[in-house]
Formats: sequence, structure tokens, C-alpha cells
Amino acid sequence: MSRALFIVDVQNDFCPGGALPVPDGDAVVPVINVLIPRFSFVFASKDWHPEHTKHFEKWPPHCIQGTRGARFHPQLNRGAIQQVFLKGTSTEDDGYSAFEATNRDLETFLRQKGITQLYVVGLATDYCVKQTALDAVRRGFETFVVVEAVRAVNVQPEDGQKALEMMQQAGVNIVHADDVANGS
Ligand code: VGL
Ligand code: ZN
Repeated sequence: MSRALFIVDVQNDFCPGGALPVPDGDAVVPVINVLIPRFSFVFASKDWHPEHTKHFEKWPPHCIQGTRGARFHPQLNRGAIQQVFLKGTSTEDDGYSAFEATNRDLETFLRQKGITQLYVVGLATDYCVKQTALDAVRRGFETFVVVEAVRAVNVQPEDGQKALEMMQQAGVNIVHADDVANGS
């Protein structure tokens, strides 16, 4: 049995100054950097959109493939990331969940590595973190979301809080960074 840290979409466009800034989004970076050395498996996703997609009917254009806005936040310890999953690559749908990544199948990858527990952190609580954590539970992974290491878009002010409650209802464990022990 092993566990992995999964870093969702900690990209420039979701941080202050970016195209779709999550309020306080960059505050997750130092918390994640402290969590990283407690895990032997560290993976990440990137929102990775084509220039034209139906997704941009709902959102300002962001995280376009190959652009600066799509890069990881410069302070994130990205050297520790062992595999990146690219999602939102379709012109037709949103692809919020990392289990919809198109460069590599996340579920197969995790099973091959014997990973049974997934610790989800990053951006944004009410979209990609939520969908990734819900998909992980549905697929039978023991799933954790570290509250200090996520931030919400909050299109409506309570969206982040509601997302945490919905995840908890679905069986996601909402935990604090201090309680994530050193482990494998
Ligand atoms: C996301 C809105 C639009 C996310 C992606 O990563 O949570 N949110 N695209
Ligand atoms: Zn997006």
C-alpha cells in the first residue's frame, strides 16, 4: 500500500496576475512545498487547453498549451514532480478531472504503482480539485484533500466551502497539513 501527493493545476494563470486568478491561489505553493518531501510519489496535473475550446464560453481564456500562463508557478518545487497529467485538452468539454487526462491514463498509472491513497492539493477547490477527488473516491482510492493546500475560485462566495462539504459527503477525507505524517 502506498500513497501519492497529487498537485492539481498550480499554474500561473490560476495565480494572482494570471488570466483566471483564484483569490490567494499562490498561497498553496509554500504549503505544497512542505508536503512534497513527506511523499515518495508526487504527481501533478496541468489544465492544458487548445486555443479554441467550448470551455472558453464559460471562462476567460487560460492555460493555453505551451504558454507562460500554463506553466507551473515558479516557486513550486516542480523538480519533485515525477509525472504530469494534461487535461482539458479537448475542444468540446471542460475536462476538470485529472482522471480525464489525455497524455496518460491516471487510474492505470496509479494502479501500476500500487498506489491506494491519494492526497489531492492545488487549484481550484470548486472545480478541478473537486472533480479529481470525487473521481478518485469513485474509483476506489482512499482520498484526502488538504485544506490549507487548496483555494477556490468562488464564483459564488460559498462555492469553496460547499465543494469541501460535497467531497466529504462523497467519502473524501478533509485533513490538515500538520496531520499529514511522513510516510511512503
Ligand atoms: C479550473 C476553471 C476552469 C481548475 C480549470 O483548474 O479548477 N477551473 N478551468
Ligand atoms: Zn480550464
